[in-house]
Amino acid sequence: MKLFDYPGVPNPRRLSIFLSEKGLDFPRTQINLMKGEQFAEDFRCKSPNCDVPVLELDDGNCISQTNAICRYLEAEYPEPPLFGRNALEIGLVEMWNNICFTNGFQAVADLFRNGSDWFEGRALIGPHNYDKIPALVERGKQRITNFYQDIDQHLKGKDYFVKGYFSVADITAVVTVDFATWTGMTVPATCEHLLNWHQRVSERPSIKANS
Ligand SMILES: N[C@@H](CCC(=O)N[C@@H](CS)C(=O)NCC(=O)O)C(=O)O
Repeated sequence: MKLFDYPGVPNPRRLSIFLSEKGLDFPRTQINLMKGEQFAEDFRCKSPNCDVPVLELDDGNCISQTNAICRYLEAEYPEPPLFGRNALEIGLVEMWNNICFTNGFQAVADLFRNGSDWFEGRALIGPHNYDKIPALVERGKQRITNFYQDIDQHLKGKDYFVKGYFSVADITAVVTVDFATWTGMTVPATCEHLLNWHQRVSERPSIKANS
């Protein structure tokens, strides 16, 4: 298997942490996003949404979208399970992974892309060009502030998003919190449960190795 990624950016980082937790690694090819290599015809055949990461299987099949790749790897390499160990955990992991991605990660992406000159005409990832919407900058900040308060309350009395069990929901959340610092948004001191959780997960070897 082969991995197409670009070091340091958030979604490949989510996958790299997941791989480290599983004890997996694959040969990597860099797709230089700064040079627009994600739009090259030969890469588009592997990644219809022109984004990284992409996992190319030995039979030539390609899977893009971080969650889809993680799902595939969980099925192929079940140990240690990162999507839940029983029906309840599977449901709770899916729930918190979705909340963290939708309310957290996408809010940061809105703020980041709509607030930067670099993304002129490229406000959304993918094969089509979209103009920036300046109002999404302020809305992004509000959403991130609310997201921090919401997950701070959820994490009260818990070590991880699903109590007693580190999962992909924690991976999505830690990458989101770190990604937000690119926009100048940090966790406020009042969110002590969130700050404690962030410190705890940041000590994990998988996260230290991919920081
Ligand atoms: N929904 C995709 C998003 C992947 C994504 O946003 N990748 C970024 C890097 S973090 C990318 O490839 N950006 C290409 C671009 O900006 O054109 C996933 O979950 O993997």
